[in-house]
Amino acid sequence: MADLIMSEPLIPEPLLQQAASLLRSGRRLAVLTGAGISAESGIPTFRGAAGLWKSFRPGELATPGAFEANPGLVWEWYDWRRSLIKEAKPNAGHESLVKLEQHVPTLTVITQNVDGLHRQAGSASVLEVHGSIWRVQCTKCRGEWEDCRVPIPCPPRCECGGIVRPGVVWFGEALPMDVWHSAEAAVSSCDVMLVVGTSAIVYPAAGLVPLAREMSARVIEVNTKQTAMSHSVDVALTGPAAEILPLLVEQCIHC
Ligand code: BJW
Ligand code: ZN
Repeated sequence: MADLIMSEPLIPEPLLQQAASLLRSGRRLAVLTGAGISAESGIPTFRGAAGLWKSFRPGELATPGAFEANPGLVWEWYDWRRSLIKEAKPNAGHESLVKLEQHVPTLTVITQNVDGLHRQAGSASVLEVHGSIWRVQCTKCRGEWEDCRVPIPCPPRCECGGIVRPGVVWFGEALPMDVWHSAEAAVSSCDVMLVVGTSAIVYPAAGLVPLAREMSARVIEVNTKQTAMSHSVDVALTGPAAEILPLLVEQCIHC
């Protein structure tokens, strides 16, 4: 008889059970996501060995001062990222959150990502706290609109004559106030928080994790690595989000 080859499960069964039972106990879920959830859709993360910040300096690309100094360079970088994101599709991680939402009374996705993949996957309640790469803003009249054209090789001009910038939040800029207040409200009232694919070092978004703890919510983290928040969560599941989230959600729904 052929030998039966038993492969190691991605997550030890008791740990997966523990996380699934926490998730099942939740009535109000808040999910904080970062670049890691889109990694398996082919979108690079910021930090880490293959992250964007290995090849590009944040100070030269992701600050208002950088855009003022060299709008062409900054726009070119965003145009390149828009072209990558345009080709990307939501993965099984994004899709699992859509499935989960159908089995819990309230689920709010709070994402630091600007790629729009949660909405594309079909999540009903998405708060984009760092804006969207598909929105643009005039630096003169402050008008904002959607522009999904790719490529746009040079920074476009608004009809007022102002130079147009990406509608994302750069270092040193305030987050969109209404979106941020909704994120804080969702976290303050949640009983379970899922933190997926974020290094949790960029504030104020990272502060949502301690806020959830202060409000006595249980926290589950999904990440390929240990993070700044791993020590303070109830369960840390280590592995790719596109593999772990489907397992976790199936276990939560069917047990
Ligand atoms: C996987 C995986 C897989 C990989 N599966 N997991 C000290 C204390 C507090 C704050 C500050 C401070 N010093 C400076 C600040 C302020 C600053 C900040 O936090 N800096 C820190 C770096 C220290 N914050 C700001 O400036 C913010 N604004 C602000 O504070 O305003 C104050 C103000 C108030 C009133 C008026 C005016 C001002 C704004 C922050 C904006 C961040 N912007 C960016 C760019 C957005 C646009 C764009 O996309 O280009 O947002 S930076 C970048 O980092 C991007 C991300 O959203 C953000 C977070 O990154 P994320 O998502 O966590 O990605 P990574 O790459 O860091 O991590 C990926 C993770 O996934 C890793 O853990 C991997 O292991 C994991 N992973 N594959 C699961 N398959
Ligand atoms: Zn304008």
